[in-house]
Amino acid sequence: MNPVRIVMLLAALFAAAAIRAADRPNILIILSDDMGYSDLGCYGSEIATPSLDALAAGGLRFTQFYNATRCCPTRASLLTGLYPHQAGMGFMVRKVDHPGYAGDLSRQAVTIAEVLRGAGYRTAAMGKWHVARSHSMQDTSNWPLQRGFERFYGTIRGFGSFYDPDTLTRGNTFITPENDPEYKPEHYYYTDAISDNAVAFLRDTAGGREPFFLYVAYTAAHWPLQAPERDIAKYRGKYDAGYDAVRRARVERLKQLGLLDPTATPAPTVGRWDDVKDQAWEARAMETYAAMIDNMDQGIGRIVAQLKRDGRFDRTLVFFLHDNGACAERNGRTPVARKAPADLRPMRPDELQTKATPPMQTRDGRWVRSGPGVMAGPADTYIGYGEAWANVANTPFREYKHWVHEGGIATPLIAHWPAGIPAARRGALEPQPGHIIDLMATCVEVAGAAYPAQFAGQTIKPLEGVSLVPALAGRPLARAQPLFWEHESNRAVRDGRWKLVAMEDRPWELYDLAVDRTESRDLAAAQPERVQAMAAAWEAWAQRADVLPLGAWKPVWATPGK
Ligand SMILES: [Ca+2]
Repeated sequence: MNPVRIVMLLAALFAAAAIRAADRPNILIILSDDMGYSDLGCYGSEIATPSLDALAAGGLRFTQFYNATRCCPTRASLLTGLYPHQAGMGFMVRKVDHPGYAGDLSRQAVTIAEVLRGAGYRTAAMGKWHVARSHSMQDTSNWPLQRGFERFYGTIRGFGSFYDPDTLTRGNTFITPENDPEYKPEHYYYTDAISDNAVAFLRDTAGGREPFFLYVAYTAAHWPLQAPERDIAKYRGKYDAGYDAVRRARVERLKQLGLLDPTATPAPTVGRWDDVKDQAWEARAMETYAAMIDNMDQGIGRIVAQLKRDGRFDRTLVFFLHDNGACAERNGRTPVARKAPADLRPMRPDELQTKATPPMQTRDGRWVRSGPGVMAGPADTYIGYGEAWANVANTPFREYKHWVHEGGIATPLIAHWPAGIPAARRGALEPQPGHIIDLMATCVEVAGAAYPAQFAGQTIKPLEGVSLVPALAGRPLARAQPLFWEHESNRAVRDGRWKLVAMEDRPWELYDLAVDRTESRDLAAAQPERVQAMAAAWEAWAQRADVLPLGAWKPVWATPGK
């Protein structure tokens, strides 16, 4: 071949590569915290979520998508495409002498950011990290900047005040809301801060040629229930009719939306409103929870608006999902016995908040109150909404965060990508089961990246998930294996329409989710052979995925005598 032809051929190849690079979508994954299946308008809620509803209308809603039932396991699994234990996070960020429960994101796992950064993406994480054991600047080895992200604004710990978060970090440095050199809002509120910092990253990268991967992990709507008064005001009185009235309305909307079979048996209502002694306190908790979600949706609206302003919205693949189901924990619902100390004083602008739960004070020197009668919302309150409202948030499902019945692991997944989802599919419901392990495989495919066998001198565990790209076009996923769960000895396996599930050391239950999504009719006694086969599949997975022995997760400091 003559040299001119070779040059022309090379030029054509470079041009093709450049087009492919330009075609690669931006990727935005938005994760919420401790929210129920029916907490979004487009999934049956009375809470106003117009930004997410618009993404759903212009994209797809997965109806059977799953997380890993708790903050740390879900985040580790989502970021790596592995099951939580394989990423070192079967339990929480506490050291346990077992590889599946090491409490620190494994180095035999790569994050989506590490893979995409290597493929030329700009990367940023905003919000909650919660996959690093170290909450000290002495050891930042597993903080976002050391796990593939170029930019980080958020919290290392999993919860705290929304007005003064503990472990608030920019890059690798702890900051306070008052001494952040880059972000100085008039009124600080963490959810707004996450949204605003995500917008700032988009603005800063708008002119660049590289696509971006942006991970926005809100702490809304995890306790403490705190929100700006103007957002709470929208929901005043909305929950005065109590648990059952809100649940029944959600069931109706779920049926109208096609998200619940008309013949389904919703899980029973927990709690009798007439028995509630302080209905005003209880209603205020749910009003505040709704406001937290509303505020997050407003922030997502600002992120979308920035993408549109930059002309990048159509080329951005957006995913929105929850990290686990609604939370029935009692945090914030019992009085804190300790009285306010006499020497309360305002904190200096650079004085770090070192408390994530009461006893604690606000930045301006007020004592944080907790328990019955304390009206949720402001900075000096620390309230949770308890099991009855969690049951409402999880309508129509059973159980909660921690458990692997549908109320613990079922999440909305909204996928929006005008350049990648056929126009005829927009607004559709996608019924194929999917799992957070699938997000890595999806990102790798759309980015034209390669999932590595080796990374930074370590052998990387093989990817567990499958790409969701076929589902975007309405085609079958290439999944060959069932989906599996384990957390705190709660176990489940889903194989097609069948789900085998057990709570702690109780026997297996079997459900046909094709006709009984709400897990109301246990078929275990009627189908012992299916139970046996699925239980064997679970055992084999548990053996290979660093899950066993059950109970290895118990932190050593909780062992009696130690
Ligand atoms: Ca969570």
